[in-house]
Amino acid sequence: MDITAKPGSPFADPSFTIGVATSSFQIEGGADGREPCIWDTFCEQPGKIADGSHGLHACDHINLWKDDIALIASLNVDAYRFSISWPRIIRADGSVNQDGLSFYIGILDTLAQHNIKAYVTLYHWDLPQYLEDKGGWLNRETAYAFADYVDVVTKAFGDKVYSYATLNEPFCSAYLGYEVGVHAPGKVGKEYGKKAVHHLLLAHGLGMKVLRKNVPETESGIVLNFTPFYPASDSDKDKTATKLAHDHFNDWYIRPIIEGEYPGLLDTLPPEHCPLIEDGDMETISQPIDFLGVNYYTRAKVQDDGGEDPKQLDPPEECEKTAMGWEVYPQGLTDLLLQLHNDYRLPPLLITENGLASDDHLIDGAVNDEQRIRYLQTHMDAVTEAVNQGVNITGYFVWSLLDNFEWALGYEKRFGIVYVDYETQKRTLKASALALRDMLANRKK
Ligand code: GCO
Repeated sequence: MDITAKPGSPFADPSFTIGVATSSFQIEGGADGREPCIWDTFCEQPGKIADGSHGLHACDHINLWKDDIALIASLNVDAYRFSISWPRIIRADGSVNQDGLSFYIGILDTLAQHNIKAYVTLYHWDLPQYLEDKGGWLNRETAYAFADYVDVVTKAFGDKVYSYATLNEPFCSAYLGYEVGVHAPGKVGKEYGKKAVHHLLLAHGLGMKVLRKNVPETESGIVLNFTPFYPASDSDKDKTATKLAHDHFNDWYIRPIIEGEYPGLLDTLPPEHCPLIEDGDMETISQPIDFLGVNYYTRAKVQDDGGEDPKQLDPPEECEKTAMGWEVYPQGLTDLLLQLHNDYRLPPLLITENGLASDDHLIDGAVNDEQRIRYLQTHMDAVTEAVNQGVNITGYFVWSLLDNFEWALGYEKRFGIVYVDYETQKRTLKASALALRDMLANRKK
């Protein structure tokens, strides 16, 4: 099976960036060379990770990074999106871990040798535990600590980085980590979520200021995840519930960044759920960005079931689902991109994550992940459709390069286009990786 870049589509245009993505905690291992992070602590708590696993070794990328970059280069991609582990850079006593910086500088230099652009995420959820001990994202000081860390990183990396994202998916850090508690640090309470968001967004804004000062030539922005919501029926109640879900889970993150304000919903929240917004915060949060990263996996239907919160329905039996149980719905990506385009004055968009977990097996040295190939093709077509309808999109990244530590679901969910045997750490290109490689080889001709 092939993946094709249809003639005239952005995917056939060599100036459209196509890449693969990973994150530090999910692949690196090498926990002994850094400070503990909130995910180490979370993994130690019984029952938090589905398969009882942890990130101490993961894909052993800390040792295998040269091979992994050779693998990336063999795929003919333009770019590699990866994240920096904050606890590998700044020690608990505030000193800088030069070995940590050298590790990433090695990666950046090797990518440059292969002519692969480095898209660096500065925070992909692995908060140093010593900061969580002081309140983590519920403590405003964490935002200032982030800016100090960004200063260290950007001074050390200089012009080696093509693009910086301050944060990856603050929704997951705040809502999953501090409100429903299924992600680290596992705090539960409605009084926490929106406060954590505010400090995360403040960290983004303060980080942007440092990026503008230290690396003004580098394109800088943020990566958000979105779920397009659809009413379960035509009833007004379901439509209202759908709008509420959108406000809580999508608009709450993009509106402050683009418009400098939270959704009007803020005024209706109980005061104890509201963040403390200081003078100047919204200006800091909403300074211009060069790109907005959009992560898309699936959609959700929403129902008003009479409860306090809008209910997100499980996908119906008959629809195609991924190994995560998520509906395969490429139209949702087109709809989302058009909705964002219509609702906001946006910088160029970048699809920074798209992909799926599938039930992959290594048989006779091969992994025939047909579902992934179909998923990638239909979602690339969905991006093309949005571009054809006028949305400015400059690139697309597959999540993920490697099978890796899928957070609370451990190693059982395989998102990679490359299969990882965790016993031997052997990598095997799945059929989807071969298809992507061939598509990109044709484009380069
Ligand atoms: C994300 C996460 C990834 C996940 C992926 C699949 O940004 O959502 O970056 O770390 O692995 O989304 O759930």
